[in-house]
Amino acid sequence: MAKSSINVDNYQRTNHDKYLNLALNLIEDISREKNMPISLQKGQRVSLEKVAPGLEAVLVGLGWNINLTDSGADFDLDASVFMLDSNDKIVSDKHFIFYNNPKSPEESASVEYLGDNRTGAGEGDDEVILVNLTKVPSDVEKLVFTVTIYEADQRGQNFGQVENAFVRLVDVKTKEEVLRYDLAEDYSIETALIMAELYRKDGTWRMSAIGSGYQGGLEALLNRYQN
Ligand SMILES: [Ca+2]
Ligand SMILES: [Ca+2]
Repeated sequence: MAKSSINVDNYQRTNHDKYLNLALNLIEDISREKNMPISLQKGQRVSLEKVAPGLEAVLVGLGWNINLTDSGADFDLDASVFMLDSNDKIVSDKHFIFYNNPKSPEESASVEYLGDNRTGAGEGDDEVILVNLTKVPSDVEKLVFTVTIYEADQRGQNFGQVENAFVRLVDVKTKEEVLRYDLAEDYSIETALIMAELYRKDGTWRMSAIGSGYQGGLEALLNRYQN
């Protein structure tokens, strides 16, 4: 598969911002009726069936804050999802969900990136991905949720300037936050983070808190997961 087939350089900002705002409003409502979510530690794995039986659609909210000390340069973090087969490779280029390919290719998309936040300002989710677990094609074994810094090298940016990163799962039906992972580690030179994975085991979905940082930004992750 030619690596050039996925265009990450040309930032064709899709106009999904209105959906993102809808999702953020929904999540704001959800936060007000807070339940007691389960917090994961790095490396921890949990069965979704155990914490939220019958879970179907989830909003995967990812958040971060930028700790800018100088320069007025834009600092733009982007969430992405890699839909992997049993060999830990993306099923096809269309199974890499990001700002230039916001929906997975099935007729009713099982994974959808709801919009690009460009500042990370404020508390709560900065970017949100909608996942319908019941519609994920059977050849997809794992969903990898990542956050990368757009044009990190050109702008001299890294995760040392990012704080309070988290990923959480919200049940669309009950509006309850079911799982949450607050990254506790201090990153420094990394420009890509694997936040969490949802994966199949014994016919059910599990979540794993990863929290691993990499250099090389989105390209490095693509090289890792592309065939
Ligand atoms: Ca962004
Ligand atoms: Ca934020």
